Amino acid sequence: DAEKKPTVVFVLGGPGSGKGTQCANIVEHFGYTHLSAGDLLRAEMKSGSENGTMIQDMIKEGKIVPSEVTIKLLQKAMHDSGNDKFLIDGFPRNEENRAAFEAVTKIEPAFVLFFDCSEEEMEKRILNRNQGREDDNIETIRKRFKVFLESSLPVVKYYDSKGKVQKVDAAKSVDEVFEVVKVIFTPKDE
Ligand code: UP5
Ligand code: MG
Repeated sequence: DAEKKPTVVFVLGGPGSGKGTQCANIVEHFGYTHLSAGDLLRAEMKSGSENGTMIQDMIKEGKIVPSEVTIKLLQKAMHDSGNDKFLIDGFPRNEENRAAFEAVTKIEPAFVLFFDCSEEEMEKRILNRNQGREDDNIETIRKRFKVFLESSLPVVKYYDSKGKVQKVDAAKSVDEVFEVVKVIFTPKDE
């Protein structure tokens, strides 16, 4: 078909690794639209939709919402943006998410930006955040870490095996991390 597919970069990393923070910087410098799957789900929850209670229960337990719900929200946000370059932050979180997104949208990511950070540092960051997120308590944080290790890291490994992962040390300061991210997004002359 003649329609050009959008450019998608998946931004992955553990809870509190700095995905949202760095995406805001990338948007400012490189003209992408930032779509946080978690933000879209939280907005859907607050809008009082029929899925609201289910989403709230899943987030509180650190569990992964069924992909059809998340993909629908992502597709709508992509369409509504009018842009053709997207940072998809915090998705896909498991194999099912990944396979369903590819099957439904026929989009393959240009690459995957992976923020690597220790649990100790991520836990500190989340507990300092204070934005009233219902999943920012120590019990849910532990569950989120477990789901990340068991379900989300395998997605990173899958893309790594295809040579698509750009891994960034996310344990440094926001500015230091962005210096590394900037190089990844800056077009290279060949
Ligand atoms: N901070 C950031 N960078 C820093 C740095 N370099 N040095 C020091 N501090 C730094 O950052 C977290 C905090 O750390 C902030 O206070 C920041 O200022 C500071 P942030 O940029 O918010 O990190 P981020 O990686 O975005 O952390 P977040 O908590 O959003 O990650 P999660 O992956 O846990 O959350 P998300 O919103 O993606 O998902 C939440 C839940 O939604 C999931 O657990 C799941 O239940 C559900 N969900 C789905 O089911 N499906 C999806 O597809 C997506 C989400
Ligand atoms: Mg986030």
